[in-house]
Amino acid sequence: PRISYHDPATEPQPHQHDRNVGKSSLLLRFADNSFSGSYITTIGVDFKIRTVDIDGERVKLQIWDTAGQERFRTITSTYYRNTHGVIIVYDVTNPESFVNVKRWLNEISQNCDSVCKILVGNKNDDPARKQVDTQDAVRFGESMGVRVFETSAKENINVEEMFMAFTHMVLRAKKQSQNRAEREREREKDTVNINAQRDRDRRKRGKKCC
Ligand SMILES: Nc1nc2c(ncn2[C@@H]2O[C@H](COP(=O)(O)OP(=O)(O)OP(=O)(O)O)[C@@H](O)[C@H]2O)c(=O)[nH]1
Ligand SMILES: [Mg+2]
Repeated sequence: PRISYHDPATEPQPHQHDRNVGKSSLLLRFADNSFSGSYITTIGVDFKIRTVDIDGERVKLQIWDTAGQERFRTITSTYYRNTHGVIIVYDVTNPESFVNVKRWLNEISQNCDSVCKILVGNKNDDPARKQVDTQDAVRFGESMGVRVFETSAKENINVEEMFMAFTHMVLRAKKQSQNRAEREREREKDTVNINAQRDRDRRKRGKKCC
């Protein structure tokens, strides 16, 4: 049986514009190169995998698609952990969905401050319906330190470019943090060596360590 979870009467207001922005459609376009005009809301979370070639290296992307509906927030918020990057999607034809972006950015930085983030304005395929100005979005992105892309899952505009640019960003950040961790380990190794040497000297002299 088909169960409808949508109940506008009980739907809390603040997040009602987070659904229907085209998150699943972007993922479907990127992973399967397809698009469906009908709207099937995501229940909880879903994911797809696509392997891409980055500078001759095979990179397997596991992309989680979260539900925009408020009632699934407790499920979706647990997916921040162990995540390398977050794509925040708004709908360029729906200004309220753009207003909510700030809330999402704050929530993400509270949960994981080192994660890469980008803003994506989707449904950018009909100038007559566009309500979020590109310049406003870019200015806002600059103030928050995040890059902005405008896409259309429907017309396949900028989707591949956005996912690939973001993958580059995520990989760069991951490598930088691996290098940092490596340098930290090296430093710790040096420290242990110095102490170990000092302890051996002390023991030789018959002194107690510490
Ligand atoms: N014109 C246009 N319509 C789109 C585009 N992307 C998605 N849609 C339509 O917008 C509706 C919602 O798309 P979804 O991808 O299901 O939206 P969602 O953000 O995953 O929604 P939830 O899972 O409920 O959070 C569907 O009817 C899509 O066909 C786009 O780029 N342009
Ligand atoms: Mg969805």
